[in-house]
Amino acid sequence: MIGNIDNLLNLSNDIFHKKELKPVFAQISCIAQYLWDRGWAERNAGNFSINVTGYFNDKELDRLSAYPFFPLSRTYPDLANSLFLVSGTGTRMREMAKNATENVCFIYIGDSGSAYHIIVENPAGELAGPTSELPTHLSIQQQLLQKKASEKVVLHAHVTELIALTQLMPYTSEVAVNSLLWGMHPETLLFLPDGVGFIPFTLPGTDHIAMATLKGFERHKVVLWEKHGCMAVGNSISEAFDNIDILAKSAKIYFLCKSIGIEPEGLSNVQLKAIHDTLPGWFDKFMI
Ligand code: 2HA
Ligand code: ZN
Repeated sequence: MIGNIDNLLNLSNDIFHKKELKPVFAQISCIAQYLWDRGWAERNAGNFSINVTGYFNDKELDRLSAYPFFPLSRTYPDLANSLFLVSGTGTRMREMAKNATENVCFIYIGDSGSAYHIIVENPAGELAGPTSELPTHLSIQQQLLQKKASEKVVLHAHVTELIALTQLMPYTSEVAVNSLLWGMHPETLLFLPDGVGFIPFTLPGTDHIAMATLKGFERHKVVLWEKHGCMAVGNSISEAFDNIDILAKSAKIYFLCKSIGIEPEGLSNVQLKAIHDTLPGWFDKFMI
């Protein structure tokens, strides 16, 4: 019955310990550890959302409206009746690595798409809410659904090398930053042929940054947030991490060359074209 704490406890248990979600939780822990080890998740930095609606049937989802609900600052009509596994507000990736279930919550978006129910592992305890970047996560998740994209995961991290790059004026544009990142390593172009989006500094946690980021994701799988970090999408949290890792590698090569006093040459346009000959239209669109 709605509101009965025993029922809520049983329901939480069913959700959090669903057999099919075990590998998802295992991968969250693994990636959280990588983020911490790389220094991309200081304090409570970084967050993620995973659309897990497909793991549950309608009857199971219906029961989730028994949980307390909270209004959203915007309406997400396409997310109505969807379930997301999201990092908890204020949680540490280093703790996530040790125990993911205690550092996440599920949020179930109600019928109207304008409110969400929070499902925590222990409904009798503290009600830990979702990440402060929820507006951006939900906006991107809705865009992925609208585009019928296969990606289900959105990951945010404070990737030191990429943040450093956005501190350099010459690279604070989409064209310039992509040209640099592609030039540092052939696989950057191979795996991210659409490059990255670039969002000038905007206050985190707001609808404003969500809207700006959404524009970036129209064409890209990763969007840089100037002087803050990046957002990436992937079919799994591991793939979202890979998309970030590839870019960080390129940025690292750039800074390594600079640190010994040389300006890296970068792959030439001819070399880039040879790598990317299979994707017509790309070269004219992006090269400067
Ligand atoms: O999760 O990284 O941008 C904390 C943040 C906010
Ligand atoms: Zn952040």
